[in-house]
Amino acid sequence: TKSLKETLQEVIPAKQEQLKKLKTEHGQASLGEVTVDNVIGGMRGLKAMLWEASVLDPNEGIRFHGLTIPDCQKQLPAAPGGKEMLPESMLWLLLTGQIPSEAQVRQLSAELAEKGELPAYVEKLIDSLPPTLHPMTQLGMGVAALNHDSSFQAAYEKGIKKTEYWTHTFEDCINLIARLPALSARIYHNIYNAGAPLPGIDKKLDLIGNYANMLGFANEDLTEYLRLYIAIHGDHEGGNASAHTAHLVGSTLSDPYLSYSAALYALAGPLHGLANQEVLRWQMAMQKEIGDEITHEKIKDYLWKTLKSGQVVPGYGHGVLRNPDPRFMALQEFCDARPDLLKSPTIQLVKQTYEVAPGVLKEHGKTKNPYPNVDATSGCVLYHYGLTQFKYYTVIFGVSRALGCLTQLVWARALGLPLERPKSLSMDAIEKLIKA
Ligand code: FCX
Repeated sequence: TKSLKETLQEVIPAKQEQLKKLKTEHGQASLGEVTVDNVIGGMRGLKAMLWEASVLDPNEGIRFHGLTIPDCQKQLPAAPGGKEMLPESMLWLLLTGQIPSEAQVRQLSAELAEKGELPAYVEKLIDSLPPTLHPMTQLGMGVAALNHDSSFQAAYEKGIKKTEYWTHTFEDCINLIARLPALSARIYHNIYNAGAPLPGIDKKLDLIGNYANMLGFANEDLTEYLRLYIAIHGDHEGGNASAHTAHLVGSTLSDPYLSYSAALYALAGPLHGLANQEVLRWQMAMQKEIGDEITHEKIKDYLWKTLKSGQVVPGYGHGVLRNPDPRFMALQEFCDARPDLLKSPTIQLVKQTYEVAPGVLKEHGKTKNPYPNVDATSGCVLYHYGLTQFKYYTVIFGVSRALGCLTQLVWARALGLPLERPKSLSMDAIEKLIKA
């Protein structure tokens, strides 16, 4: 069986050729104009970034190398005895554009487990942090500190050829992905479970089997949910704040650890990854206010109360999507297949909110997308399975988003992409340009 690195090595030349051709034959072709709205409106819709692994269609949602989430669910290998695609399988697809065989995925799981232990100084660093420090702050610190052993940084200092950049970047990316479960589980343990035993890496388990184990959850359903969650959150094209941050920082040839640490702090914002924490907080407040007898009318009133107080409805709306998020739909299907989840009041409330919220948001008339994004349900399922500390939820998103961000860092180095440096303008400069 060919390894991930060998497979990647094989696909790189064709991509390099494709880029060269695009540059020489179509370098001056226009992909659209830049409007003043683009410049002052957070660059929404501006086609200005190269990102290989996935493309987001406003109506269909995400496709990974052309495959939809249901395609991936059918084709990507699961764990032994499991049904949900493994994040290792998704990583393989993102990096190579190919579907791995089961044997290749097992080999990758074993490699990740082999590399999964944290260095002692990182354990010491995390253990020294106050449990009151937000878990995302801790995660970003741990990831940044792992750059002590960066292969890219060491090789760059020695002086390597540009064509060798990607192999060192790849090595760092695999090491980082391997270590994220132990790092993230340690943060959970220190904050919420101090005193309980913290298991080490089990070499026989897959990446998320180990993560669930180290978090202290032996529940196979939760492990399967985490595999699905982490696989489908892996990449969402390049313009979202975390992915864009990793790409921008990586473009300075900062190593993958520093690049991804920066990305995590973008993910930690409430308009981005923190939304899954916010959804649960908001849902619990709604549940408390409307009591056990949930009706559409009561949910509607609560939605209006949220909107009239000037807040956003968390878990609804999106910068690009204009339909219900297929990631939301995949997680809902996971719930629909499990009677215990369907009986959960939290999951029921998610379902009923979905029946009412789009209508209310349309009537409110502000958001361009009145439909749920993935955050509308993701945390509620974790809550049901006993992972109730919602301040921690964005960390799980952070374990996942590494797949896409780090894939792109490997591709950026393999394709020799340059330092990112867009042009900014002052309002006076914009006015001058309009008059000219
Ligand atoms: N509830 C109420 N108002 C909303 C709204 C919502 N869920 N979503 C958007 N709006 C408002 C915006 O606040 C904006 O108001 P303004 O004109 O007064 O500033 C207006 O509608 C137009 O916004 P729109 O263009 O539709 O959306 P943006 O691209 O600006 O923002 C996000 C997209 C996701 C930030 C926005 O919809 C939002 O705040 N949603 C709630 C938080 C959330 O769920 N975030 C997770 C997103 C995602 F899945 C992720 O990154 O993880």
